[in-house]
Amino acid sequence: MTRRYFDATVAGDLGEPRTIRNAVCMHEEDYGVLWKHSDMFAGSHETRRQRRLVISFFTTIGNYDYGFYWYLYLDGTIQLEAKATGITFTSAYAGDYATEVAPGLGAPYHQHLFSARLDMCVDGIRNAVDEVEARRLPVSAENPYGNVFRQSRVRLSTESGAARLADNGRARAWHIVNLESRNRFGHNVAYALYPEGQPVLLADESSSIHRRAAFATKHLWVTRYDPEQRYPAGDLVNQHPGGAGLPAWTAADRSIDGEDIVLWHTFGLTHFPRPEDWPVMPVDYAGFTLKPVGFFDRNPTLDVPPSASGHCHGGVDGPYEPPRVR
Ligand SMILES: [Cu+2]
Repeated sequence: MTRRYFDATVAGDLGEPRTIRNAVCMHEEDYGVLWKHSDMFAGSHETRRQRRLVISFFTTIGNYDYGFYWYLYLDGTIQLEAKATGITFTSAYAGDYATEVAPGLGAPYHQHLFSARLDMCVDGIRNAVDEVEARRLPVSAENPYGNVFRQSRVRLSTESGAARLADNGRARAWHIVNLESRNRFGHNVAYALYPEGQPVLLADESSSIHRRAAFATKHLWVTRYDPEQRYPAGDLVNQHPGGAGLPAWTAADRSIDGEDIVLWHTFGLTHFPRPEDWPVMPVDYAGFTLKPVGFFDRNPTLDVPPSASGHCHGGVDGPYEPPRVR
């Protein structure tokens, strides 16, 4: 497997540039079946394998180590996976708010909440965001068996109305659409943001962290692009009394309907530590996925060649043979 490494230059403790050698890794890897079909009657069978380009780095923040892995797939899917590992924070064990991970040693319940600043550019600079989700329908003349359901679509047209929570019970997703670009069905081309829908900030609304990390109270924010607006809690997180960043910016309530927009997605882990997380924690995962929805006119991976045989469940030339039990 070929790997490429890239250096990164970051700000040191005194603000001086500090170069980290081989900070970012890029490689390509197999990811199992991309698509397959066996036609028993025609005796044909086709399998193509998925591959993904992986761009990753780890950062150590105090006791924790976080990996950030971008995956770019052959079918246009883009995924971010954050990996949390390292040493859980501990203190003397004190009951209801912590897990005892070693005799007398407690690991407090806590959250790892990330904010991804997604400066979207779906087939062009000017985009809009639709909230799309499942809608149940009552039995009616049109729905005599009660088995149909719809997809509802609501445009998020201004910043103040675009601070939203996920809703996995309705399969809520956010489609980033280009209003000037259409697919062969006449629909706006789109990429969808699929959230994992894990809890947002659980701290009480009157708490200091709630005021200063307001970004973490919603899964989604959308702002008009502004090169000065880079950090969701503002520039001075630790010393700020609260209200900076996304709550301040979205108070302007600018139009985000067919504009140059930025999505801010909150995701992460609500961590009830396990005894197995001690003394070093196996990687836990959080992230999100961006998928094309009508961005292409059909499956964009029809031209992926069959792979050489050798993989299990791979493409094999010749007549159909039923799978053997091993
Ligand atoms: Cu944790």
